[in-house]
Amino acid sequence: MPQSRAPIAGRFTREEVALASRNSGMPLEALRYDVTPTGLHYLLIHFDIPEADAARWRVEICGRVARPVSLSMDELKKFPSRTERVTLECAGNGRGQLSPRYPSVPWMEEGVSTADWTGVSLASVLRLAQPLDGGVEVAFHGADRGVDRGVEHAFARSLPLREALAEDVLLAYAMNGAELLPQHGAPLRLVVPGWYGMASVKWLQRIEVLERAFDGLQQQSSYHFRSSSLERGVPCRRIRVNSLMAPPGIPDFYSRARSAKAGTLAVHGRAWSGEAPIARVEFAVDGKWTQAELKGGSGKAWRAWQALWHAERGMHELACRATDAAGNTQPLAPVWDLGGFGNNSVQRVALSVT
Ligand SMILES: Nc1nc2c(c(=O)[nH]1)N[C@H]1C(S)=C(S)[C@@H](COP(=O)(O)O)O[C@H]1N2
Ligand SMILES: [Mo]
Repeated sequence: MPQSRAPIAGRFTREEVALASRNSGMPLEALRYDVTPTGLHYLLIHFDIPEADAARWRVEICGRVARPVSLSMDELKKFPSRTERVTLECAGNGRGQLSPRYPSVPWMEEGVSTADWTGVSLASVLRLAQPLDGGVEVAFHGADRGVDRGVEHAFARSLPLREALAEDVLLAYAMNGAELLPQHGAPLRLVVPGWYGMASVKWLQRIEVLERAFDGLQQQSSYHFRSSSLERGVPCRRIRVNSLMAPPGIPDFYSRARSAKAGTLAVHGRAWSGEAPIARVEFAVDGKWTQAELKGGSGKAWRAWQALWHAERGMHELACRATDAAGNTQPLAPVWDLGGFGNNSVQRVALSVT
């Protein structure tokens, strides 16, 4: 006879449920794929997916440039194409582990994925417009509008001009060999390798070279590491070193508590960092750390790792921790942040071995 689950008092907040169901995460079993199948790629959409007709779409390059340009999708596709395999992670990934929690998307660990993005190098399009002396930042404006903390705006972010000129920053029109889907920014989005996801502006309409720091809300107020609301904070930029394992065994439907049979288990996962290549991954059973085996090359995407474990009967806690070539490593416990940003603490998975 199956056991029944007791009802839980109180309601979910309507806002939290709506945010979680609009913004799907990558199921951790999808860590098995080098490239996340498109339908399993996580999503983060602040407002509504805007109506966008590729046939009439234009992207404008304006501001401190000698030659303002406006390009149709057909014109953009005449530039040499370039494909980059990029791991995107939401800056708020891991927010759901923090207490007190910030009212935003309640990611636990699943706000990360990898895709092959195809488009044109932003640098080649910027060079066509010829940024003038005095240009310091480039702002990227999306077509999606909404209200956040009382301020109406279109989602927009900026990059320092020198970062925007890196050859691997893409104006992408395809994902995993197919046209971009509406939820991923069709017909055109920015992809900034190594940066937290908010930099990769979707539904990109306007690229503006600025002679001062961009003052949009998503740039100046959101996406800062802060320990109190009185602080100006430190902007979220490059992805902190992080790793995940695909939880071994099988899950309980409701609690997702996991169990596996005794014997040799191959535990596998992925590690990534926007700061430097992954240098090392360690795997722990009940707090005893051992070296995991790194697989594949190290590019701008996550790197596969594997650890073999002879699982003996009992309750165990599995954990993984990555270190990058710059010496950054994951903290053992979450570091609280006001907005719930940048939680790259080690993942812990409880496993019952029978
Ligand atoms: N225009 C626009 N671009 C956006 C967003 C958005 O809401 N609007 N969300 C950003 C955030 S916070 C993330 S994490 C990534 C998510 O990209 P994905 O949904 O394709 O995975 O898109 C970024 N680009
Ligand atoms: Mo995000």
